[in-house]
Amino acid sequence: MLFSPSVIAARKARVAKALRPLLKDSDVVIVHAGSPIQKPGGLDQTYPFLPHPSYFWLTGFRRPGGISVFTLSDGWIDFVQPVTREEKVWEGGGESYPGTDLKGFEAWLTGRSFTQRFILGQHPSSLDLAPEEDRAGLLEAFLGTRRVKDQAEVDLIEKLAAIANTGYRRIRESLRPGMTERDVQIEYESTVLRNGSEKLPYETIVGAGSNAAILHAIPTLRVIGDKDLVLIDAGADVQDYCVDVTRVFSAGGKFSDQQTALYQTVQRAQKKSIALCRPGVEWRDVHLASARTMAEGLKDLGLLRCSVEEALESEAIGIFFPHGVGHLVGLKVRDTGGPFNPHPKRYAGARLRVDLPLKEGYLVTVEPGLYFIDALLSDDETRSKFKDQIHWTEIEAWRGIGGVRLEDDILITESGHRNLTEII
Ligand SMILES: [Mn+2]
Repeated sequence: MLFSPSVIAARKARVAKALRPLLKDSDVVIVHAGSPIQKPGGLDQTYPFLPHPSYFWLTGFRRPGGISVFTLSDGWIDFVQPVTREEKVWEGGGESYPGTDLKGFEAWLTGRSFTQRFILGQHPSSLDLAPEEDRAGLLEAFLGTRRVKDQAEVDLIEKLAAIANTGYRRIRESLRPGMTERDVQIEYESTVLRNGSEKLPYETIVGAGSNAAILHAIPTLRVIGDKDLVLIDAGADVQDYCVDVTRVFSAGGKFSDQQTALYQTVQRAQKKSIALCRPGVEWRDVHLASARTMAEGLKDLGLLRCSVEEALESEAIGIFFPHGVGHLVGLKVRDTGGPFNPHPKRYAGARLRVDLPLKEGYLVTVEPGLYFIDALLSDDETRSKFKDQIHWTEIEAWRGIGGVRLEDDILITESGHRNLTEII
């Protein structure tokens, strides 16, 4: 088990405290691990099983089928699937997790005649349950608790940062013109896997030259030139915990003046945004600090015709910085920010996945970026919409440079923040 029994007990106590005021005696909260998903046409093959993050966080268990329930009178009960002889033969599966045999779950549930069942983990596919009740308040109470990282999680994230660092160091040592983006990916991934990463938390992004402007660039066989900058967005993962980091290198060992200007502008933005991170600060303000700093940079470089203020209000900055400044991270690359922002508002041209005030214990990525994206810069509609804001003739000299993004994982602390990926 990745987490000790005392860490798990403390998490269950924290969630219980958050749920109690919202529950009646006749309510039950059910958290499912989920079941393996069959591959289409794959006969007995399934995708690698990943437990629902809420279930894994709560129990530390990674076996399919498990169910954790909470009632006011019983507290938490874990129903677990014992390891079968078949599994021992085929998978070498070891010990079962402690708990009540899953076989007893349905009888327990019907025997208690609950009036409301709230499902907070994975939705079960095989169990015959009543339609879920309105669970928004409970879900927020649970995920709001989970969003605050405990010390064991912070320690693990720092360990993952050290693993990712071995991959980035390997890139620094091995990167040469003539390699392909795919070579860079292989150097990075083989190094972090050798150093303890169990898998990659997301598809590794490697973009050389103009490909660095593709936000989710899939590494290709493109040969890296000596004048190319190379953007790498890659992490490390242990049991779905991860770091999410982006760095930019020069293939030839030296940035051009333009590349330097771009890099330094993004670096200034990242520093400003990180400096703002502390409890009580609205996430949108962390985003707007980056947007403003980068608009100032573009203005200084002669790429804007309008004021910095107008670049933000007209959303012209969003042509160069089209994404949010970051997201919650930790247990999976998108941690618990999503469900509470189903219709994200736009701020300076970007939709924010998270629109919350920061609290102590939150872990967020701060990842401003500036890009020269062909699909936007060549678009007639964009060009006419922003004809008064963007210096289109000046832009031509920047086409093909790609983009720069710098990303670190920032823990919100009582007095401010701590950069958990700073060593990279
Ligand atoms: Mn990210």
